[in-house]
Amino acid sequence: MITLCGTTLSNYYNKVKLVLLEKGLPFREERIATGSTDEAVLAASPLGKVPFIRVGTETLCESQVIVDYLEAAHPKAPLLPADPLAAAKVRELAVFMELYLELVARELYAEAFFGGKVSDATKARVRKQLERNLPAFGRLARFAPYVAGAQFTLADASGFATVSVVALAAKSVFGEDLMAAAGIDWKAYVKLLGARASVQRVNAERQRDLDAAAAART
Ligand SMILES: N[C@@H](CCC(=O)N[C@@H](CS)C(=O)NCC(=O)O)C(=O)O
Repeated sequence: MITLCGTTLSNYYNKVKLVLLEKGLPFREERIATGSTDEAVLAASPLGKVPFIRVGTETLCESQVIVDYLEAAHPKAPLLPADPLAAAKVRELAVFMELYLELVARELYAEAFFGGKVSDATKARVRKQLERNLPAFGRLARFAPYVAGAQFTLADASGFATVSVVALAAKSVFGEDLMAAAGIDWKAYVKLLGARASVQRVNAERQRDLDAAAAART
């Protein structure tokens, strides 16, 4: 049995959870907060980042590595095309979204979602990068209707973890929908993903934990 470790408040955790659900793999969840200094957590994820998984006596961190492992170890209900080049095109999109959208926009999250403040210099730098990277993503993505083409793939697990959070962070901080301005109909894509039972479950369990965290604060 696979154990998924982390928190439903993490978009990377939810990316892996979505893949587990889409592939119909049995798993359990172990709640681990970010920034843990627990030796057992650091042994599995040396920066204390989530998610990581436990498989037997082994552990794996980094969401893309985890979903690639799941795909290789459990080829049923495939989320990558059989053709190696087509599979690499799917992974190209996943890597692109993480490096050039999520990691860039992440610098805005403190202000966009957590009531913090981001410096004007950071905002200007992030905006410049997003104004370059979003149209580039628009060139690479297919949205036909899934991000890599006609089938739901691993790239959509990355899309689920990336597209709305990046669009909403930019909108919140800059007051403009930079993703739509780059010609990406991200709301239609999010709606398409939202029709899937797997996505509905991931979102519902995230909301459940958000509500519990809010209740605990009052
Ligand atoms: N590249 C990592 C990113 C994971 C990541 O940044 N997770 C966040 C939560 S969404 C985290 O653990 N942040 C705490 C930290 O960076 O110390 C992956 O794909 O798993």
